[in-house]
Amino acid sequence: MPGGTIIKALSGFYYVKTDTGVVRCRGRGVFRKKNISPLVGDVVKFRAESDSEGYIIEIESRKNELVRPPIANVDQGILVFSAKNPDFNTTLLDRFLVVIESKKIKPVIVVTKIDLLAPEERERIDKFRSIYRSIGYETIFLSSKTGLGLDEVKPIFDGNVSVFAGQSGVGKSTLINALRPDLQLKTSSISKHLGRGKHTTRHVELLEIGSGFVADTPGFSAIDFDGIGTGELGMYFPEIREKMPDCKFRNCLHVSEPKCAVKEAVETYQIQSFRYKHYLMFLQEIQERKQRYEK
Ligand SMILES: Nc1nc2c(ncn2[C@@H]2O[C@H](COP(=O)(O)OP(=O)(O)OP(=O)(O)O)[C@@H](O)[C@H]2O)c(=O)[nH]1
Ligand SMILES: [Mg+2]
Ligand SMILES: [Zn+2]
Repeated sequence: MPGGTIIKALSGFYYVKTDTGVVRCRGRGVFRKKNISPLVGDVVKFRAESDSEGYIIEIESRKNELVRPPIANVDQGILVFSAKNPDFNTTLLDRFLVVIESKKIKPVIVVTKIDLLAPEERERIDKFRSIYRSIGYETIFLSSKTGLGLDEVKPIFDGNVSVFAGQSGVGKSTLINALRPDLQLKTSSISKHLGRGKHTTRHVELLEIGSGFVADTPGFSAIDFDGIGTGELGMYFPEIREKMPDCKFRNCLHVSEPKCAVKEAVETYQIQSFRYKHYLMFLQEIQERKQRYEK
């Protein structure tokens, strides 16, 4: 039976990418009865009705499943931030990193619009690159305008299903256009973005880049820590995770407990104070949320 990956869902049809092309399929009633509906990213088998049409017969079990955006089998989250316009924001970056780590998806950090930086601004951004790299995150600088970094970013798509996450206007669609000029995705100038505060890109579709797929969705735009407990937050900061086993108390939250290895690492500059500050900020947010629910 032929098979492939669903790359688009639209008006009741699923577009399945096979080795030879794209087949427009219907889902079968049987899925609706079982309460499963095919998702973009699903690997499926279908019965061909013609060269271009078919019926989905089987959905392979999913490795994972995101709700916003609705995509199955995501390997990688590409966190897109602009160096400027909008300004590089480590609080938001750390939020994305925590959420994506908690979903066991591999994060990659991409910083766009490097061409807009004056030399002294560049220095500050370079510092962040070495910090995030030292934590263990792959971090790529690029400019879709000048082409800087495009050769470096291209291979990260190969063999993976990636999802973009990032604020409106950081240049996600522009980056895909730079890698696949034939797609001509719609982009908007930043002033329009700020005015509307909405994403230009809306529907979910997997686009081929090299031997991989990427979903150009606003994705993860509503970032909260649903389902993350206070005790596990530290696990989603790799450099905190590394120190946690050395804390005196097993249930240490690294706030004001004695003999806390995490706080010691902050004091000796092994952990960046801004990262620790964000940890405390997120911890408080989770604690406040918990209280709200328990009332
Ligand atoms: N100077 C410069 N401008 C860029 C770069 N990348 C994108 N832009 C500009 O930034 C603006 C926003 O780009 P988009 O690609 O529409 O942003 P987006 O992330 O897809 O936004 P949404 O679809 O709303 O989520 C456009 O005016 C682009 O021309 C870059 O590397 N350098
Ligand atoms: Mg876009
Ligand atoms: Zn501790």
